[in-house]
Amino acid sequence: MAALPEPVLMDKPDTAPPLHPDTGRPYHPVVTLNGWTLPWRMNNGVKEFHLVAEPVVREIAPGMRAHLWGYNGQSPGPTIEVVEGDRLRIFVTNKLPEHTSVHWHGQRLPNGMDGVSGLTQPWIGVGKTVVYEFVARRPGTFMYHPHADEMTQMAMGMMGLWVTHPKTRHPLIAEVQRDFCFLLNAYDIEPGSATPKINTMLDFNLWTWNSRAFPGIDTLNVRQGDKVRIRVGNLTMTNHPIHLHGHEFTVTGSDGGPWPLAARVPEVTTDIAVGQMRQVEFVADAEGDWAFHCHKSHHTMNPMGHSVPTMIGVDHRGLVRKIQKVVPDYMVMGERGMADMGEMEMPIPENTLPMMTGTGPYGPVEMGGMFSMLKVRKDQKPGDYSDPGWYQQPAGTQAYEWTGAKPDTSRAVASASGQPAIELRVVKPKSHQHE
Ligand SMILES: [Cu+2]
Repeated sequence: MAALPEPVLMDKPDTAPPLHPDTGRPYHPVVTLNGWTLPWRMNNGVKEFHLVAEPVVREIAPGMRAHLWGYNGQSPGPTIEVVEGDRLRIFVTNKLPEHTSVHWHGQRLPNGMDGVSGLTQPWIGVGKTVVYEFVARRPGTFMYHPHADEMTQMAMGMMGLWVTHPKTRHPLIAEVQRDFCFLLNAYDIEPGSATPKINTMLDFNLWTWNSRAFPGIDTLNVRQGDKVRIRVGNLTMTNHPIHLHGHEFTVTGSDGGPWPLAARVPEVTTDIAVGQMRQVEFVADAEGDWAFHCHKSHHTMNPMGHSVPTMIGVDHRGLVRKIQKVVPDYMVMGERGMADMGEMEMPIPENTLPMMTGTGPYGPVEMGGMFSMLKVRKDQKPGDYSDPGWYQQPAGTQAYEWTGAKPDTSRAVASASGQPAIELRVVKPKSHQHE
């Protein structure tokens, strides 16, 4: 072990400043949301990294800590950043209670370095260290994860990002001022407990970016006019349509590499399927605090019961007092929608998160899970990733309450021929209980 690079550990869930390379070929580093980049050492022209697979405690958001498995102190593991053509040696030490392996998703490498235990190598036993050696052959956005007891180990949070920078200017890879990356992951942790239920297939209750849920996800802070790239990989069990407000972006590449220019179209939402990576680019030309989130509305919630009946429209006058005789703290919720949940600080078990939470400058944001913000400011200095606070809306540019005469509202519009719209009453056949 004395010959190995000293493993670097991280004890904080914060977004670390970009790691500017002091050895090897130069490149513009990425910023990992609520994550960090693994330092390396140069050994006779080979970049040497040391990953340690181990149990970790990860803060999902303030108020909740999860007992996960990860690498070098955190889940996900550190981002590995290299340059096209780099010769690499990656030591992987297994401090988990069971064997593991590491698969380098998307890399061109010798078959025996692919990390599929049983198929391309024996597994990495408990307490053992294995060395992976290959050349970073093509630039792009990749990831790494175990290919051993995969369902368990990924459900426990074992994964990390990998970025290979181009060694010279690349015709299909733009130079950007801000380069962000994160992984989509999901956990099922019962309120009041800390370890994910690894057998859950779809009904997760924590939808996370880099094992963080809103309001624990850092904001993406940029200067107005910056060219921005965001790289996203999906290691959950479902797809995520990732949506940005206020800008159009272009999907410029995937784990297959940079996309040809003719294949690029403007979008404001891009769907990222399981096991896929997407990188999007845009010029952040509009000042403001722009929401950036998964568009599946259940994925912007924190733990919630999915079997709660819908109470909208239910008249329960008189019922509440009767129930309170038995359960003094009983409250009626949901009869006017669920927004009460955002406003009211309901008591919740220890070590979990409110279903919808977070407060902006104008009130509750009523979000959770896969939600953050792109903050675009004129005066954000180059290289400054700190949170500039809330955006001050210039006078006259914010939605406002109308107090004048109400404009006429029509419930139906006349047809193109000028005839008034006709209201129809439709009676369905009574067979099959259709009323
Ligand atoms: Cu989603």
